[in-house]
Amino acid sequence: TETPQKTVAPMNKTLGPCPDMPPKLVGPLHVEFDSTRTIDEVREDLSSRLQEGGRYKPPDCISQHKVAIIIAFRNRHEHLKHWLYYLHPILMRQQLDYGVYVINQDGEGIFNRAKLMNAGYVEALKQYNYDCFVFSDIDLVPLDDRNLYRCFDNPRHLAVAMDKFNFQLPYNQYFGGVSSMSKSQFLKINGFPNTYWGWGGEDDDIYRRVIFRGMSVSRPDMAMGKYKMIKHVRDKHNEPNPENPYKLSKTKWTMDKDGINNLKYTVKEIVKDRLYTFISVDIDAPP
Ligand code: BGN
Repeated sequence: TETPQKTVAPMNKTLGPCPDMPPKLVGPLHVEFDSTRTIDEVREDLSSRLQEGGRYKPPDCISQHKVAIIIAFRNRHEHLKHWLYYLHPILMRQQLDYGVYVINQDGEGIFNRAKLMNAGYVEALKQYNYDCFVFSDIDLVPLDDRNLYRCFDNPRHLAVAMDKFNFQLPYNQYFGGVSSMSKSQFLKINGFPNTYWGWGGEDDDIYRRVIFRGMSVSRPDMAMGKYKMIKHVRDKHNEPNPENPYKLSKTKWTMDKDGINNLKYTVKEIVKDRLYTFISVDIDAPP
């Protein structure tokens, strides 16, 4: 008689959920922007772990966080390279099911960060069923990977201790730099304002929307919330706009008609790089 063959356990066993606390975080990070690294080297390093369009899922567990990272962008490829080099490994260690969306403002009109973020929200949802959105400036890199790029019970302000503000909040209501919101939190405030052209105030408007809708702001502690900003000269076509402070005084009355519910833009191009999805949008900017 033959000895019965041992049955081999199937290798495609179903994955369990990732733990709430990612086990491989390292804490404080060394970050510098002087390196001569090139985007091709960054791509070479990371591409085996990424899917086209800057998409990632943990290989060993099912992530509990489907996060779209939205970056408002124009003419900052030098910064993008550093951002990708540092952020991808951090987001991977955080075990997120994430994608990176670089929302490029087409043309030379006045820049509008918040409207670009709104367009990024809509475009990311066309790609995947994200439940959480992190809105980031291109020039901010966290100095601690325990600062989680996920969503919380309230809208989250992540960039609480930037080097340029001496590792403090510039003021208590500050909501700039990097923030996160779940889909339902974002819809509750009607998204971001579309009407803040040029520099300043749009982040304060978003803060007010959050408060006016009865939510509070969640934040990491100051040690985990440190950021390094890539130094740069002021952008062209993004001057401080003297109309913005007045706008800010009207948020309570304008927020229901200025936001995701009246957003209009045109997609000019979508390019999927291995490191990110690049979406150029015409947002009808004034010259
Ligand atoms: C504030 C800006 C913010 C900016 C911070 C930090 C305004 C509105 C004026 C009432 N707010 O002054 O947008 O993030 O500085 O630089 O300009």
